Amino acid sequence: MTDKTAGFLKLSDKYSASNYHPLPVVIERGEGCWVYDVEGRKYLDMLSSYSALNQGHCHPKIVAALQDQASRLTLTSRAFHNNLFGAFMQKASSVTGMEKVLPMNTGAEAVETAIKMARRWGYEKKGVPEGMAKIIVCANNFHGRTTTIVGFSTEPLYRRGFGPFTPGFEIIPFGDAAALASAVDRNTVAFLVEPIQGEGGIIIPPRGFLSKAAEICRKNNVLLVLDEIQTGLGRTGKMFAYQHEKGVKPDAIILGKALGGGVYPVSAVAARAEVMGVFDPGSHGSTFGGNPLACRAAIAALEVIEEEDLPGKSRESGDYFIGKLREIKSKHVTDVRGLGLFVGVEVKKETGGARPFCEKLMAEGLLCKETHDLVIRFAPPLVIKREEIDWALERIRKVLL
Ligand code: IF1
Repeated sequence: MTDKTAGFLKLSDKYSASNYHPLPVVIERGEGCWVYDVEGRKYLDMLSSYSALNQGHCHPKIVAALQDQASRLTLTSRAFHNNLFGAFMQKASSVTGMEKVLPMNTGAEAVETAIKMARRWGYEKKGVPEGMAKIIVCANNFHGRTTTIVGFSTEPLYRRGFGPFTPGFEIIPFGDAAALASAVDRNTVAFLVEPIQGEGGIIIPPRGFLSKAAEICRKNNVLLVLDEIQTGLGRTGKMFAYQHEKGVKPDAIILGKALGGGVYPVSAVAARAEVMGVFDPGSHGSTFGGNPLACRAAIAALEVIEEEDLPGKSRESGDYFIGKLREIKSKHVTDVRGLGLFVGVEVKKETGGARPFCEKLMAEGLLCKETHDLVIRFAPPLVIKREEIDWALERIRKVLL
């Protein structure tokens, strides 16, 4: 590490909370799949900010929308209307196939919004007795960092010292439809689930799990609420990951990350009108949610996903990338899995875990991030080109062999 990079790290270390353990690279510029550090070194970004950059860094159309809007109008609060709000709601509705949309800023806020919506729906529409609403979630989940959300996490790292937690959640094993069926009772209002667990280690549930879950929910008048914050908007080779399975009709979809095109935090819950209908004036809100800058960025972000067929690109590039990764016969690797450009490579414990591989890849000019101890996560911007994937594969081969 040079003195220059060390200087930036020292400054952060001295003044910031220590809630992260980043790789020692200081990035100052990004374009497409590439980022440049303060030393002028170039890296292929194969994390894309945990899928918030599906459209690539500084996508010209999204940046132009943001810049133009920044000089016109940035914030009105929801006390007044703004001229872009309706257009964003309409666009998000058409992309999700849901009748109603509620915009927020971060993923965790959107998850909180969905929880409130499901609970109130339970009391007002399903007839659950006051204070008894139950939401079923999965072990190994990741839905954000608020006290309520970490309260139903099974990861001690996320929970320790943050209680007391919000009651009303029951945890079942991920991918276990039978467990869902037995956990559902008269007071169950929702099943909240990631179609593929991201932070959990790119865990793809058994085929048919989501279809069965959808059926169980439908039969028991339980809302199926999908957290597509990380898996949505093209990441897995379809617009939404649930579309890989037949007959799944969610009652609500939670979006975030790439919804803001990587330039602005934008999240949302999209839901059936009957479900979203439980919110009345005063019941929920956000100062910045649905602000004009967010609306402009999100409309552009969604247009780019459609115009550039990013779901199709993800499917094609992902098939190629996963196929080539499987051809690398490394004694360190126990599994290569993924869907579209949402890929995990699991390594043996004896290797010292995924982190050292990520550090070596960084030295080779490729940025990625371990998840849990043993999984190297690859999730590049969906605009990545074949030559760039080949460039990455060369480095990955070198580091894994
Ligand atoms: C961090 C992880 C990924 C998410 C799903 C909700 C949220 C997330 C499925 C909350 C956020 C982020 C959080 C970010 C890193 C990243 C992450 F490693 F922490 F778990 F992607 F895998 N639902 N995931 O993945 O969204 O409030 O952050 O906007 O550093 O905590 P948020």
